[in-house]
Amino acid sequence: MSEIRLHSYFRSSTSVRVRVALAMKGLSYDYVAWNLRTGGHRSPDYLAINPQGVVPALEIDGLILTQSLPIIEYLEERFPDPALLPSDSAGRARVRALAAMIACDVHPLNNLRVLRHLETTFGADAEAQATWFRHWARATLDPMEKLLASAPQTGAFCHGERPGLADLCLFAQLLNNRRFGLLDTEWPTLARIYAACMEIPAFRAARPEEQPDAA
Ligand SMILES: N[C@@H](CCC(=O)N[C@@H](CS)C(=O)NCC(=O)O)C(=O)O
Repeated sequence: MSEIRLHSYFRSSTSVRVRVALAMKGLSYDYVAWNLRTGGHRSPDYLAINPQGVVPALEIDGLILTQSLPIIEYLEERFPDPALLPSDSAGRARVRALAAMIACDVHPLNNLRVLRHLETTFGADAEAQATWFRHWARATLDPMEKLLASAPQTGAFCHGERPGLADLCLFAQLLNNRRFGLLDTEWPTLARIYAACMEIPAFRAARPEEQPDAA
């Protein structure tokens, strides 16, 4: 039995991704909360775990892993059942591309440190920040909707009939979007996949409001 500790913040969508993966794979873990609003992730204690000062970080059997997607890939390799990636190369490339659309092209733009920089350097208030983020979210989620709606590989989930890496990222991002006034109804296929994820206990349990540090 592995000893696992997840460094997390209830509202962090990158932590949501890892929480879903851990739950799907039936792995139990200790939850260590770092409050991003009060700068807990910039404390010397946390920087000693992850010098980048972002969550999540995963400690497993003495190893410290950072970056949500590599953490999930590590879990996938060590605990392959149930699989979060397809068995064929083309399928894996498609799922990783969908995950990257969220993880590389959407999520970084709603990150706390990015929004704070907009405020302190350019004087953007909360509404200006939200308008800015909505623009960039749509720039990726609009084509993602088209891509998913038209591809034969799309099923109940992003790829086929079982949830995987792309669904973890999409689910977490749609949760985040609400804080910026973006409604899932803009993207019917994404909304349908989100609803399918919500049927699964591992996804529901990973939501911010279910975490011990939920405020
Ligand atoms: N690419 C990283 C991003 C990690 C990240 O930026 N996490 C956010 C929370 S979702 C964070 O810690 N933000 C702190 C800050 O912006 O100051 C990953 O996927 O793990």
